[in-house]
Amino acid sequence: MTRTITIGAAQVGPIQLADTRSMVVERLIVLLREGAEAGCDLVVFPELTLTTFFPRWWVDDLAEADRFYETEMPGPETQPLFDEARRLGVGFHLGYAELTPDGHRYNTAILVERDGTIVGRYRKVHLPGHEDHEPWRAFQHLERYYFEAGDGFDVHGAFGGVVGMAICNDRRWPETYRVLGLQGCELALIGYNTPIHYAPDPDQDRLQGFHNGLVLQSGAYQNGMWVVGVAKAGCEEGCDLLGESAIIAPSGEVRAVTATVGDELVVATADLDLCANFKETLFDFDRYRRPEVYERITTQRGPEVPAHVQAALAAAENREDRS
Ligand code: ING
Repeated sequence: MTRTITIGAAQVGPIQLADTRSMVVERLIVLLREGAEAGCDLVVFPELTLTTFFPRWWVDDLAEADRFYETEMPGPETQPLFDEARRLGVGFHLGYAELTPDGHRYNTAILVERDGTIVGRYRKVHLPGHEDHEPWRAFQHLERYYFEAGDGFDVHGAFGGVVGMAICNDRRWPETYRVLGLQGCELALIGYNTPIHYAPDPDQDRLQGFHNGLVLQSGAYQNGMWVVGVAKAGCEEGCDLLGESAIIAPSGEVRAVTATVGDELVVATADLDLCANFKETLFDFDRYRRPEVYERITTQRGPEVPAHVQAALAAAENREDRS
């Protein structure tokens, strides 16, 4: 019997500072109902789906940002989403800012099965941006100030398959998909909030959509897994966020993509058994991978140019200087 799961990528348009959680949850419920109508088993919401992307601002005291975090999940304002999902028999993935009882802050996502139970929680591993206020920027990207890093990538048995989660910047690092792939992941769910403008290198602004597709599609293909990338999109407090939410097949092909930068649901039915077409041939990890030559990947953080290469380049440069 083929294992299929009908997935809704529920892109969420801009959330402004004045928008309350209840207003946002109402929008999420509309998308959830649309997904149920379309026969979805699972609806995937973006990163930090309940508030505006608050790391775009500096606050002197972290406590001033407490209002952007959830101290319980579900809480009073998110319970209606859980209730409606259970009533509809649709599971969902939700990204939000987590403040734990002992004061730890994470960029978190959860996986909720069709009976309303939380079957998985993930805390973002790769935190992009900067730690300190950098007034030269048009807007900040202070995830390294507002969040602690998570401690790894897990998979969960849900919706009839092996499901993993990652968040936003994680999708740019091949290690993310490989660690999930080495656990047999068949479906990776990845919410994102990606500003179009990248202050350290504005030449990349025009490439945001291309890079988004590049990393989602390569991650899917190189690990034989379905990948669902879902944006919080549009102009939030004057900051344009990328849309282009997509559902990617293990072949790397785009099966569905959004056309707007607002609230928009796109749907595709994923045949999880399609993963085997890649995991058992080209990307048969156990047969073809060579961990014994990959040691640098787990022992080095930054690049190290071998001394003999540095010497050869210096010698060549000296020769050029003398000629
Ligand atoms: N956002 C961005 C991302 O990785 C970023 C960070 C912004 C990277 C712009 C490059 C350009 O998509 C988050 N939230 O990680």
